[in-house]
Amino acid sequence: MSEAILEQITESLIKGQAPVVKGLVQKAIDAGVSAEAILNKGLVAGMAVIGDRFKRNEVYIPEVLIAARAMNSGMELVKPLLKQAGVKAKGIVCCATVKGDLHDIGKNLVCMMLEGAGYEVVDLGVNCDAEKFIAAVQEHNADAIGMSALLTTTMTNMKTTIDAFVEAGLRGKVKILVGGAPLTQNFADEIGADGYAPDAASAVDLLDNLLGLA
Ligand code: B1M
Repeated sequence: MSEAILEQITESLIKGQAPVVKGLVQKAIDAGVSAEAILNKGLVAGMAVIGDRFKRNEVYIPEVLIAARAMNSGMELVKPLLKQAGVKAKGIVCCATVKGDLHDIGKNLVCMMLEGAGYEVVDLGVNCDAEKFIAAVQEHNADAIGMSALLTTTMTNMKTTIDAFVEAGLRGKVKILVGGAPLTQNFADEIGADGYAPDAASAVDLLDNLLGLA
């Protein structure tokens, strides 16, 4: 019975049917299925399928956004139960677009994918300077930061942020992920990031790897 509901949640999420997902999640809760199972075997399983299809160019940004909306509709019901049950996220990651940069569509996708994969995401928005990243990492005891940049003029601010983490003695505490259209793996290596992801779904694989969860 519970396996069937969880499968239906996964399928409906893949189709982006937010109201259906919400109804099914409520039905699963009422049937006594654990919040952790609903999250991992229902919602996260669906987002993983969308992430894989996105990586293979079988679905595009609109489908990802619609699936993420369906995910969020289920998460609204599950989140308080996870808290009550003391279920821990896979890790905590602070994400933002770097200082001087206002592009947030890619960063938002990365946040959704990470959340969909079971991470707690602290979204620091756009135009985020090194001090704000550092304060957020300290406040939330984060395991990682994710920086996005879309401008050749702002991607250099990623290095400024990494240098600030080194100076603050916090570089060893956090994994640093970078991404955005003008970036390359070479650039990530040059600035001393831990990893570069070309798209939002790969950001999940990368973080899983960096945190030893893959
Ligand atoms: Co701007 N813009 N823009 N823009 N804009 C670009 C980036 C540009 C390439 C357009 C062009 O000239 N052809 C160009 C940059 C040129 C350059 O630097 N080489 C440009 C420019 C110049 C500017 C302004 C300077 C224009 C002006 O005012 N003169 C200005 C800058 C403002 C600022 O930031 N300070 C500006 C403004 C804007 C808008 C506000 C109008 C708007 C942004 C709206 C918003 O984001 N809320 C905008 C847009 C929409 C674009 C384009 C059209 C689309 C960007 C986008 O959202 N792509 C863009 C041209 C283009 O790409 N065709 C352009 C979709 C998004 C999903 O992709 O963000 O790459 P992307 O994310 C991908 C991956 O890169 C990766 O995952 C995502 C997909 O899975 N990824 C990560 C991203 N972050 C990641 C982080 C990770 C891992 C993966 O780990 C943490």
